[in-house]
Amino acid sequence: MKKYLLYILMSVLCLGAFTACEDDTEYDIDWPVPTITGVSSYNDLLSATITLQGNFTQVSKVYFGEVEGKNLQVADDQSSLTIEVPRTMAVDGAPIRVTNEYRQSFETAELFVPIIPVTTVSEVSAIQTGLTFTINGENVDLLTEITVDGEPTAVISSGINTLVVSVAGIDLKAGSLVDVAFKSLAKNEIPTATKVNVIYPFITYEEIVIWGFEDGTHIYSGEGTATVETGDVLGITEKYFSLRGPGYGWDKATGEMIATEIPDLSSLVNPYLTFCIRTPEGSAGYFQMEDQAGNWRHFGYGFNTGGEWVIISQPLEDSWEGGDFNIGAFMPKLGFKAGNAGSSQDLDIAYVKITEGKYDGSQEIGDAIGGSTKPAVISIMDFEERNEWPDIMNGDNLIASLDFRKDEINAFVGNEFFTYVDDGSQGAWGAYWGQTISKDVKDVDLSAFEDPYLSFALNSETSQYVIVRMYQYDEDLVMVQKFFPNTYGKWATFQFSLFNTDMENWSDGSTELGAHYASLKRFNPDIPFDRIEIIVGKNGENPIGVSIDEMVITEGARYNE
Ligand SMILES: [Ca+2]
Ligand SMILES: [Ca+2]
Repeated sequence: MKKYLLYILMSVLCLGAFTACEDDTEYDIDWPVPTITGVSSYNDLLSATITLQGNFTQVSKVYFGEVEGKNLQVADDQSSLTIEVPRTMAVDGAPIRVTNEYRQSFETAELFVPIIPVTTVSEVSAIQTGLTFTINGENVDLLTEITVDGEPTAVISSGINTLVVSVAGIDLKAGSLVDVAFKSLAKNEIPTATKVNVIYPFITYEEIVIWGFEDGTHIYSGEGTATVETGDVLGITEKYFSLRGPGYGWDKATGEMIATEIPDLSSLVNPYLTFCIRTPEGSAGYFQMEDQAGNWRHFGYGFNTGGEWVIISQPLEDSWEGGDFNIGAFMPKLGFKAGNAGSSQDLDIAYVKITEGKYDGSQEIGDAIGGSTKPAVISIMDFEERNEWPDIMNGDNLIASLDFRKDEINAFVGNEFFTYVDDGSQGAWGAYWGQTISKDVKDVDLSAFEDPYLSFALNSETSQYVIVRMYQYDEDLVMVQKFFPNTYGKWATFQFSLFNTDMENWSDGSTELGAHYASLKRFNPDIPFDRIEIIVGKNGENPIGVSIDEMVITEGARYNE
């Protein structure tokens, strides 16, 4: 028989009839002690369900070392149980310990050594600068290291099939391409995700309603008549809190509305305190916003909206008085002050909420907002839509296609790229003038860009001659950039500033207007391009053979020079 100290029982007894209980007296009592007599396996996968045999009377927890197992099921006769191996247990193994409600436990001498499943990554989302990206796959929660161009990242939320990863603090440029590399607990090889797009942050509109009154109730207490009414609020029929109370000629608190829990604002990037109020024509009202921690902020000396609904939306963290404001502990309260309101305290409040950014009444939950309105990348030719890029013939000869070199090289980005080959028709420095590829870009708005760059990737075995021809002013202004690549069978990138690069002018100068255009060296940044075209020719006597992919426009250079 074992002896057990009875601290809990002692303290209970001390509250009752016993007065002399200073001693840690030892009592002989038979507490039920669990035992483990069998384990279905000491070596199984994380998340596997294993079965234990033994005495599991009142057993409430099963641990693998220090980590609790999941989904404990004890059989009715309490002689067996099933338990799921926790995914965060020590990889080197740990004893299995069962614990009952009497705090008695039994531990195996043998260690349970988990089998670590391999991790696979099936998808890496575009990366929002300063924010996050998502990794999908199998056992991605067992990734031990995720780097973006070599920089370590932090996991924000973790599931077996999905991880959300933060890139806060990593200097990334929207429009660029980065590599995401992985290490896993199973130490299995995971291919690096290459050329992942970096995009501008994409924030969706969200709001956390503190008081909306839509259930027809309010928690105001204080002077005056308080009701919830239904009516038109800035074009939407909704419920609103309505207070009609007496005013006082001095700073008197007459009522309050007190929240009972801290709203979870963690999902908001840029929280704004937003409310919609109305005071009746010829009347006024007032409240101040308070944090029950002791801070307050006020809004002038009383509201007087002349009978109109007004939205007030201000950064949540600004303008607090009474000490430092802690957004994580913000417990809202409205303090109604009839003194500031003058001779009446008449207020209608449609809602008080915390919004993602400044709210103007038009945003709806899920709307894309914030970040930047300009795209990270404008695709000109990525060749992914096969029907957009038919084969090109020169007479009877097939000279350009999405299907050439497919066995030889992979696309630079995506699955598709376009290749020109030689049909022997061209002499030295000849070109396929009638077999160009081009994209109408009249609808591409570059006004948001400060210095847009055009970039593309080429892949050739020998020296080539590639011309990018661009048009403005209904194709009267024609200028080109020439390239003479030899990329030795690898993809290489090329880029130039569309507006800050001197061009070779190919305009037709035979008319007066044409002659004017023919004198220009730069494109006009204030008007759209008509078209961007690629012409492939022979570099001297070298045979034509060049693949093209991923012609895009980005803010600034896409690739490090
Ligand atoms: Ca409302
Ligand atoms: Ca492509």
